[in-house]
Amino acid sequence: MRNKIFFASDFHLGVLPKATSIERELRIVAWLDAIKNDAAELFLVGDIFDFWFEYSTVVPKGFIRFLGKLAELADLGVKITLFKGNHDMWMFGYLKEQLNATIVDDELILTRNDKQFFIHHGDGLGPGDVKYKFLKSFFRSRICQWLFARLHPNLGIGIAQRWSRHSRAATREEERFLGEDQEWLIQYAKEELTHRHIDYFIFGHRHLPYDVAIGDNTRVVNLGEWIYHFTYAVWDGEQLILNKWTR
Ligand SMILES: [Mn+2]
Repeated sequence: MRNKIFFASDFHLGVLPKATSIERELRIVAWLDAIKNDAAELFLVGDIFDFWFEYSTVVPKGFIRFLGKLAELADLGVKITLFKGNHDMWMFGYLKEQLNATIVDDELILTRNDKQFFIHHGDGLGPGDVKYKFLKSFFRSRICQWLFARLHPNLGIGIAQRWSRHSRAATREEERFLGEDQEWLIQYAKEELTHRHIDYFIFGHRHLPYDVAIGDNTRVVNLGEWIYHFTYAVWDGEQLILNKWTR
């Protein structure tokens, strides 16, 4: 029965070293293969690629097993939604065309079985981080994208990869739960609850899986990542569960 909704984020495909990247890709492919007959919808909530840019005629090399498996799911009728993360904000029309996917810029609010889901990668939300919020609006601007596309891909993607070497995914910095009052996505969710009712907030970006109840009917679920944790969430129409893929 194709009646489940799956959520995962922060695969950071392509992050160095290359050897573990292919290993992780195969693990993701195995997971996608395991869910392909149950999934009605698949939400990939950002930073799926450690770097992504679409030139008008060229896309980055690699990820062929992953993209092939996504194509298989799409052809089987799984509805795929891709969120832009801070590492792969430059997804435009290619995956939309190839996978019949929906590309989401920021948040997506949806109702399933009378439950309200608020889904967002998680970057640039909550208090503080003014510098990042500024950078995000710059990187997402047309002028920035136009300028970047003028660089030869060897140079542009080379610069991005050099940058990424310092990212959390590459340096394998382990994240720790800071407590409800210090976790900015939980703070953001609490603030959002004052405007509207949400049953499930679903985020990535934090690289730390958690499932925290706020109030009587609301949970904040962070999807973790696929470097250490290999975690995903599944909704069967009644329950939302945060799981670990162990195979
Ligand atoms: Mn991120």
